[in-house]
Amino acid sequence: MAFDLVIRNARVATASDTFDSDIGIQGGRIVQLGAGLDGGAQEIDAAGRVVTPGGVDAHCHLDQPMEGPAKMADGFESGTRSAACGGTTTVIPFAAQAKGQSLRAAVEDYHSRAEGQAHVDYAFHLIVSDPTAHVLEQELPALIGEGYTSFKVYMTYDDLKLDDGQMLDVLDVARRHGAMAMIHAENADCIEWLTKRLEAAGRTAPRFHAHARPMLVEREATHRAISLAQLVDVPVLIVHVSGKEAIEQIRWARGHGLSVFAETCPQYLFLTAEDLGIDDSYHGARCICSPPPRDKANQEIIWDGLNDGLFTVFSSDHAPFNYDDPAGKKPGGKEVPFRHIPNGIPGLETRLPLLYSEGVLGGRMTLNRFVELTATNPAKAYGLHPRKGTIAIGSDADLVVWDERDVTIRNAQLHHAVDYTPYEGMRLKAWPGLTLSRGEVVWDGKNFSGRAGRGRFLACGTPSLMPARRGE
Ligand code: DUC
Ligand code: ZN
Ligand code: ZN
Repeated sequence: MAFDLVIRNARVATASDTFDSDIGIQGGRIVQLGAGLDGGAQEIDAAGRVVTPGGVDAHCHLDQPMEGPAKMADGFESGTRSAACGGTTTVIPFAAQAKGQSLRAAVEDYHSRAEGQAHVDYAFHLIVSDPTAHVLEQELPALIGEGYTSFKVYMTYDDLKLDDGQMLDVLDVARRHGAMAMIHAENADCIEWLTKRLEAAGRTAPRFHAHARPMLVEREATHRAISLAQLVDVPVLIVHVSGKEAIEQIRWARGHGLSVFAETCPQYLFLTAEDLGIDDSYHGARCICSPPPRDKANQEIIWDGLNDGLFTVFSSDHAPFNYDDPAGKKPGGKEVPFRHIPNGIPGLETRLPLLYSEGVLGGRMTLNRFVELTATNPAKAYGLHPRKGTIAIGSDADLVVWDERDVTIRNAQLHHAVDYTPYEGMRLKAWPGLTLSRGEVVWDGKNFSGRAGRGRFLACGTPSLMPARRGE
């Protein structure tokens, strides 16, 4: 067989196996695996190097319309460039419905933002913020049928949050139409009450963001989200879980046989609340995200959950706002009370290197579990598997060849459009040496060689995750 490309002598890792093989690629897909494959028009020798599926980042925000003056620094062009240079070959950002807007209009607008921009493939989750009868009965079922098979709902943020009755209504649509519901679980009223108290006491520096969103508000909302899902009898996925008390709720649900999936993110492994500041300086605004990073003890509990099956997916929650920018962390050019600081940190490009280096090479996680969390499970959870998220015959040739070498994270060397990384100066032991998207090299370890518009929109199928195992 004649191949367009053969990757020779790869140490291939999937979610279940690690084996030595050549990888034969034709028409952007993997067509043969085995030793001593015939020649290809192009050949890459991967001798001694690990090859994993390209990452699937199933939770990132790109060019999401915001209430002014906030504006995301990354759109589809810079966001997917950055993704590719960090080994991620599929991104799933959010087509967000504004209150009063039709869901269909939100999707059309988001397509126009992505059109001609993306370097790697992308799908959309929906954000449902206004579940009118028309949305519930017409728009949402129709969009699910067209390949938008997952949506996020929020229990906090005034412009997005749903009350419990609305949550039940949208979860019921997920159940009837086989969609995956992602839930942002924080108690909005508790946050508002705490924020007002902090403001009355003059405690408005960035670090107080974490005081306004203690673990209790996440724990309560996680339990409530689980109860609502139980009432409707639908699987749900709790996003960006930050620590112990929320995990305890999820373990409780699993122990009761409920299909509750969970996601966590690098900020809950590598940052703590101290990164929001130990004094009243404004620098900590960089690390403001919700839920906030917790403490070292919670980081360990997150590592445990990644290993023991509690977590299903590991995403970046890339939410890109510049620090020194009136459209970013300094609204209108000013240092403002934490309530007004846009939430979110960048992380598309650093997600895989952080987990590969500190998890796999740090001896905290198997290579196969790394693949499962960062590629295979997200592809399954959102209906993209087996086209994405694995190395198998027929799958897209989205691949990462790893370079095990010392790397110091420097924002100047990243490819997003954000003016900082929360991981500046961190020393890692590996970085993607090659990223291939549908058989095309888009990153060679030094140079980016994508092309805006080469990334394709992916309509998603039915989520294909097995129900969570009892007791996990
Ligand atoms: N929290 C979110 O829910 N989304 C974007 C960023 C953040 O911090
Ligand atoms: Zn969220
Ligand atoms: Zn998010």
